[in-house]
Amino acid sequence: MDYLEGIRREVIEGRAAAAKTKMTEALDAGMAPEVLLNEGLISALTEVGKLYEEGEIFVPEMLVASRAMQAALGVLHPYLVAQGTEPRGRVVIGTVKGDLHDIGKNLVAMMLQGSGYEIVDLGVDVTPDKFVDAIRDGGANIVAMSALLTTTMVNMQPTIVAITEAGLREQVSIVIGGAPITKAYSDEIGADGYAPDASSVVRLVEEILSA
Ligand code: B1M
Repeated sequence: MDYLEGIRREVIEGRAAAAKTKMTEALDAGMAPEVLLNEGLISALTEVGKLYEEGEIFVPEMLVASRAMQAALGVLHPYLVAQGTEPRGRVVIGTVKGDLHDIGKNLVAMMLQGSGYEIVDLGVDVTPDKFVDAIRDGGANIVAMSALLTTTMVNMQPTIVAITEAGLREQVSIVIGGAPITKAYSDEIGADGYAPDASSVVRLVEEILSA
């Protein structure tokens, strides 16, 4: 049985319970969690995005597919996150104002948590003020912002400005990511770094903290 194709199919067709079952079977069969994540779940949502762009499916189908992805990701979570390590830093993370996409942001949070960082997850549609309050209240040293839309990525810069005006810019390193984000954009808006995916964000944060 092709576990990866089975998982991809259930996610693309938005069957959450079946996607969970297939994920459990694949893990029981000894498949590597990273392969199931990248070649199963992420690959399925990439296909969903393509179908949406081609007009084959619409927002409701995209939504049920994302729910199926998140259900299967819940099964994978304990395999991706290490337990009981001493926090290496505190990360405030959120999807920026106006943007409701949270799957990539959740993966980034999971990978950082798995590498020993404490996570303060502000969720989606996070205003600059909420980022500022969370840094102030929680003493974070890293801020991670996610954006999936070309229309919302522009809300990253006002967030950096708000953090600077609150006198907190020296206290935190700011890293950004999401499908439309590039290194050039990160440099342009004065972030400290950009990561193209959830695995490289861990390396990026480690490089920044050790610099
Ligand atoms: Co939306 N959507 N969506 N959507 N959606 C996209 C992003 C889109 C590319 C689809 C398309 O047209 N092909 C398109 C954006 C076009 C653009 O701006 N250029 C789009 C659109 C247009 C919209 C709406 C406007 C549709 C509408 O209503 N007409 C609407 C906007 C709502 C809003 O946010 N205000 C909308 C809504 C939705 C749903 C709610 C239905 C659902 C989201 C559900 C959810 O997140 N809970 C949804 C989905 C599922 C998608 C696609 C299909 C999948 C996104 C995803 O989760 N990918 C997406 C098409 C696509 O990406 N192929 C699409 C999997 C995820 C693991 O990848 O999020 O890229 P990603 O995260 C990666 C990296 O980017 C990186 O690491 C992650 C893991 O490797 N990363 C970071 C992400 N954040 C990071 C932060 C970091 C570092 C790395 O910090 C340091």
